[in-house]
Amino acid sequence: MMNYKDYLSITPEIEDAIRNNRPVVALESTILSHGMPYPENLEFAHKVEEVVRGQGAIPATTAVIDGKLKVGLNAEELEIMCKAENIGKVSRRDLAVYLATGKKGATTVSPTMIIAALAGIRVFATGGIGGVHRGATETMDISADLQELAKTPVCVVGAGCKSLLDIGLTLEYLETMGVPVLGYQTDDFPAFYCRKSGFGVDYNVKDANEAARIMKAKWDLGLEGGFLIGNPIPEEYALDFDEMEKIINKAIDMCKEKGIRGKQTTPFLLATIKDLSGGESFASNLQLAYNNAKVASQIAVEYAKLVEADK
Ligand code: PSU
Ligand code: MN
Repeated sequence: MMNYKDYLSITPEIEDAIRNNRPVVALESTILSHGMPYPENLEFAHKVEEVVRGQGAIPATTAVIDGKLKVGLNAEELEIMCKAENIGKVSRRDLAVYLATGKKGATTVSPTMIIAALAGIRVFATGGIGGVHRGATETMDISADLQELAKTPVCVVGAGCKSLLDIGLTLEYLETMGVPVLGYQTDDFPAFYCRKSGFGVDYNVKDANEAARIMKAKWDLGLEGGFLIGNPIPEEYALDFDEMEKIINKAIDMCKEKGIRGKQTTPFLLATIKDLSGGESFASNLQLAYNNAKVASQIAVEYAKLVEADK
């Protein structure tokens, strides 16, 4: 009888690491296929994996290819995801369709969490998460990422979320769903390009070891769901909040004018913000993602130590 393991395709290196409780960090592929242009995304895809290795962890980029949940992509598969020809954007609801039909898909935050949890990976680095869109009281556009954080036991390290979302409502939603929102060495929930959003976090985590201890306590209790760790962009790459706000407002207006809805909304907004803000925001985007990979790796290293000591 088939079970979930028959759908997983894990590289031998990652499989060995998971079996021996060595630190592994999951990475998503939507940021590659639908978040960055080619070939800059390919350089990023390799470099972010190097950042993880530099901290003593093993990178596991995920995707859905040929009916398999891929955990770890080889150079050829990374190239396919980055060229993004006929690559869908996969959310939780799309997973089964893609698996059964063999369609190729890039994983957003929700399926990356699902795949990580199935494989036994507890830490995941991304850029920023999806959330409650502005105007959601009318559109009901709320990313599946938020429900996933409530259900699936993975710690997601991201630079908060872009203010194209309603950050206040996003945090309210996470509170209702019981998702701990931690700041990494900050009291402020970050707004992607900016270190502060005007909203606070539940708790300011002082280092990777403390984050790992908090994770272990939650999962020792058997509480379902994960964590969101807001890791602010390094100071030198942070952009001006008001400047970004103007660009984001313009992108939202364009989205409305064009009548774009559903799963196209976020990719459209991301691409438009990038076009309107030029190269500067892209450089910041790369740097915050590297920084998230670094912190996620440090947390994965500490978490593996705690689990080892508890054996
Ligand atoms: N926000 C970003 N960059 C991204 C995404 C969100 O700043 O790349 C991607 C992530 O993969 C996230 C997804 O999981 O968009 C959310 O899409 P939606 O809003 O359609 O749920
Ligand atoms: Mn949506």
